[in-house]
Amino acid sequence: MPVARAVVTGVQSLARNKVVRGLATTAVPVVIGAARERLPDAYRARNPIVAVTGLGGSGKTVLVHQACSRKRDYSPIEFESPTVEKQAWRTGLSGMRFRIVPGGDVAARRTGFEQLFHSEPVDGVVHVVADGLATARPGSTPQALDTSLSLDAYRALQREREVEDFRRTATHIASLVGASRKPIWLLIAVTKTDLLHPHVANDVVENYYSLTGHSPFAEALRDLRRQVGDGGLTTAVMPVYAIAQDFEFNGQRLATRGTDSDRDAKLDAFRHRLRHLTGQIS
Ligand SMILES: Nc1nc2c(ncn2[C@@H]2O[C@H](COP(=O)(O)OP(=O)(O)OP(=O)(O)O)[C@@H](O)[C@H]2O)c(=O)[nH]1
Ligand SMILES: [Mg+2]
Repeated sequence: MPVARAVVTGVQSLARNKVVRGLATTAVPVVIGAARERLPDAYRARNPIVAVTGLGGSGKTVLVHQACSRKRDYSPIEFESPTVEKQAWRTGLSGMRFRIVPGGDVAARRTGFEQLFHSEPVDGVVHVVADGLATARPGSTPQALDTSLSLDAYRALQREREVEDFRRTATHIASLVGASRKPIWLLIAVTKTDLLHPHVANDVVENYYSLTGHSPFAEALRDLRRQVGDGGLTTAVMPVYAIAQDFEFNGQRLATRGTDSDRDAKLDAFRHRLRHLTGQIS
């Protein structure tokens, strides 16, 4: 008890000391201010913001939904996304915050690019592609209404649209890299691979979508890398799928080869790759 009283008296006399009080009034706000400045940076590093881009119907909303909160019986909404959707996941102290830019001809697409790539730049980009298997949305793609089009012809058209879309997105990515003090990463997520034979899926990833591929898409990717320089942009490409579902176009059907367990493994690999790209794991 006497010891406790001595401590209290000591602290009281220190608090009455003019020099100590002066130091405290200047030092405490400085320390708090510095901590407050660093806090958002540390939080941001542990919870990066990721833009998700890609053609309408390519599978962005479903992929991010399943990566964040996997549901076996998930049935996707049939319509295009009208707004920039926000989704997140958390693992312990770290997480990932997604901002999905709608692919369709909606007002939020332009404002989404403006915000996420220019005024409030993101930390990385997931660009979603589907090897021509973007779902035709009523009213949004003219091909969706052409009942004479075969599935093969539809896929060829969608592959062309996909390259055009990537080239447009690449101009925004180039600005993002130019304005950023740290390297930006770009993950090309080749989704809906449940609809492809595994050999075909690997071939598409390696020879169509990768930097070393032989395709108009690979050309566009190389053009982007040339423009921004190797140091500013890390690129990666991987196969994934988010639901096992048949693809139908004008009465023609492509059967899914997907299973729940394989899909879960693919989604885990997707999450792992993202955590690696954002530096959460090494
Ligand atoms: N087989 C298969 N179908 C998928 C997969 N992911 C999405 N789909 C189908 O593709 C459709 C379109 O997916 P969305 O995620 O809504 O497409 P989106 O890219 O968000 O499109 P917008 O919102 O218009 O930009 C869905 O309604 C599903 O039917 C997948 O991994 N495999
Ligand atoms: Mg969507």
